[in-house]
Amino acid sequence: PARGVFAAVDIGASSGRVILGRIKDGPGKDRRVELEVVHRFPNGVVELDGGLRWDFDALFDEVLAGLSAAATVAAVQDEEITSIGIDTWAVDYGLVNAAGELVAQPFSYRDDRNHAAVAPVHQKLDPARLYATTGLQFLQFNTVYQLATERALNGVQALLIPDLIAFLLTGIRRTEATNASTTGLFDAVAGEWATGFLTALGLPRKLFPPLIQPGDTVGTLLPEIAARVGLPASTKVVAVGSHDTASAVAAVPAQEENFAYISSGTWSLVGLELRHPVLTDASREANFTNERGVDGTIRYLRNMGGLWLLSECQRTWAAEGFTTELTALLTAAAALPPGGPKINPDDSYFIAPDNMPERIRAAVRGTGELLADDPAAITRCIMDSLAAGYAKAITAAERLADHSVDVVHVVGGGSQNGLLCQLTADATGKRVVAGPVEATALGNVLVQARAAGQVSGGLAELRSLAGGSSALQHFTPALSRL
Ligand code: ADP
Ligand code: LRH
Repeated sequence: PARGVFAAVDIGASSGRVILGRIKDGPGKDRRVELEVVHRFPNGVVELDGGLRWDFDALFDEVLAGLSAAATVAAVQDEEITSIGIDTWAVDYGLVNAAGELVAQPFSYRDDRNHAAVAPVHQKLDPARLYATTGLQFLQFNTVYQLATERALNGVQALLIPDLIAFLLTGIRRTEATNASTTGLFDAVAGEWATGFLTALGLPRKLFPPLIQPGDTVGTLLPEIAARVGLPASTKVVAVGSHDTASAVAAVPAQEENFAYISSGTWSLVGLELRHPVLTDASREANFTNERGVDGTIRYLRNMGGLWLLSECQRTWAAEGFTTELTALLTAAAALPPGGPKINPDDSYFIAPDNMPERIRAAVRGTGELLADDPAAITRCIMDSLAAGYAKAITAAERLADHSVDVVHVVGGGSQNGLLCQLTADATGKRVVAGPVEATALGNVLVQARAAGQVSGGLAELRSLAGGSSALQHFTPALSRL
């Protein structure tokens, strides 16, 4: 029979890809995961129908194009696609009516309509009460605030973005649990919907479809989808850590218990893996989140500003005719002396797009310092600010969760940023291990492979496979290098 391989659909805020994952036997008993990118496409927010939205129809077309490419590549190699797993960014959703139609292109969490929704939600549900149950960090774009801006929720269901893709592929409506934990309507201890909160906010009880856990089967492909992408209709869609950060954390190649991670992309997700949530007032005040991970773990982390700050600057500089090549920018920034001005990358002032260089310079002016209007200086300011923010978050997590950290793992696109990794080692005083770049897709594939019986064990086994499958880079803190 043909060998079973796995298709991972992984869409981040800045780009998406469809990847074929294979479990390969290496020399001796070594096994590794081979990832082959078969389709890549850009993503970004668009101005549409009076708001910042995702062009979901275009994204879904890219998913289908990617699955067709995967089917072709697999067939040529006499492989069979055992299952498809989907992960994307969190919190956003599409509204689907009884006929199964998407009623509008989904809003992006960057749309500023959410700001005004916070106070009315907090009038009905005190933030302390919300946190004690959901353990979710306050962010104005958490699903609970976005839903408060909707006018018509009767007769529709809210499908989180990966669940929406899975629904359009299979016709089955489910909510995957790791992503449900980012809604603000999920009980962090019980691992169930916080139905009392739905009622308190006047939301329909069945607004979200029933929960499903990573590793469970959502369904098989609808016949018309199967025909369109060239796969058998028996091909399964399997739930993975459909929150991209959950999949990324599952593939952090940690070999020891005492690790912190930074999932570094558009956002920086900085934190620890725990067995139990931390729901204290101190944790709420420090704005730490308790999101759900694969295998019922807790992702105790802060969602911090990330490389969005840089990619938005690059967009502005490109429009102004400056060079925006990433390696050149980072090399020029690395040549500048340490100790320059810093901003708070978490400030909600940076959430919206447009004119980021000037907003960063204005934020520095607000601290009483000056930042040159120069791409290298601004890039260095972003890197110094992120590294300082990471160090602060890791120290706070160690204290709040009473869990010490020996090593910091950086995964995702930003793990290729050597300057940021070194500054992170220097700021934290800890070893930094960078990679894998495609941790999210790797975590997605590993959970599917385990569901299919090709790999076994818990997260420790998945992590050791992830580590053996990628080249990792090591950074030591400046002082210990002296
Ligand atoms: P997301 O999933 O949020 O879309 P990714 O994990 O794909 O994000 O990471 C994207 C980021 O990775 C970019 O914004 C960029 O700053 C960084 N990046 C990508 N390629 C490189 C590279 N070659 N060197 C340094 N940084 C890189
Ligand atoms: C990263 C991410 C993050 C969320 C944000 C909305 O892609 O999923 O974990 O907080 O996007």
